[in-house]
Amino acid sequence: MKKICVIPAYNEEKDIAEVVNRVRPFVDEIVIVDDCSKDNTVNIARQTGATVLLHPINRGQGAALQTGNDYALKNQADIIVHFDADNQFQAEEIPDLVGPIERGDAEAVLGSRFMSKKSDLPMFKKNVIMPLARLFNRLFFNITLSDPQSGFRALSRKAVEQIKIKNDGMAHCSEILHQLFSKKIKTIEVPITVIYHEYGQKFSGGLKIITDIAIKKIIK
Ligand SMILES: Nc1nc2c(ncn2[C@@H]2O[C@H](COP(=O)(O)OP(=O)(O)OP(=O)(O)O)[C@@H](O)[C@H]2O)c(=O)[nH]1
Ligand SMILES: [Mg+2]
Repeated sequence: MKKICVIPAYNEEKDIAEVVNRVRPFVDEIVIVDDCSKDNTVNIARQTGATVLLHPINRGQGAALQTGNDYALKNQADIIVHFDADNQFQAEEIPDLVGPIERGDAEAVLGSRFMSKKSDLPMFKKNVIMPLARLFNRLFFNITLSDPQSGFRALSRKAVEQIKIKNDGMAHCSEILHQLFSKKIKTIEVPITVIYHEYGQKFSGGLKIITDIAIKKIIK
């Protein structure tokens, strides 16, 4: 089965090469979607030998994932993995997400930071952002998952054909979940380990994701 890993990247010159090297053994092709990075991400990404797609203007992580999904479908991917460029995810865990799809046990496999004891989330994210995200997903979409904000996922070709990410920015996590559940695509969660390298996490970003979802739902 052909596996393509889609990595959205914005100003990731520090980590992108290591991420590609770590991911490479586990997939057939890596596609980096650069979103008009202001640093040297594009040049470094090209040197890794990965496929590099460019957005001429910054459109956000959701739009980059949709660009990557479109590329993967056109290039005969059977399984599409979404992975971050900031070295927080563990490439060695890709087989854990891809395995259930290869075995025909699921069409979508979501990495959960809460099924693993190893993901030491920053306190604010763990105790404020995540409970709020769970509550919003339950209230607005009737979805109950341990980690509704995880960006590490594997999707079958069939699942990606049915998903259209319209939220250009960070609200894509909830949007993907909503589509998976409303289209009754068989979805499971598996434990992943996420390492938080930075001192300052983007708390306001997390809150914005939740308010974006609520506003979009309310004005619909
Ligand atoms: N293409 C694209 N990728 C982006 C953009 N913003 C962030 N990303 C990428 O999306 C991934 C996740 O972004 P992060 O900012 O780390 O989001 P997060 O992991 O939810 O937040 P942290 O916990 O603060 O790391 C990384 O690979 C980023 O490079 C963007 O505007 N465009
Ligand atoms: Mg991150």
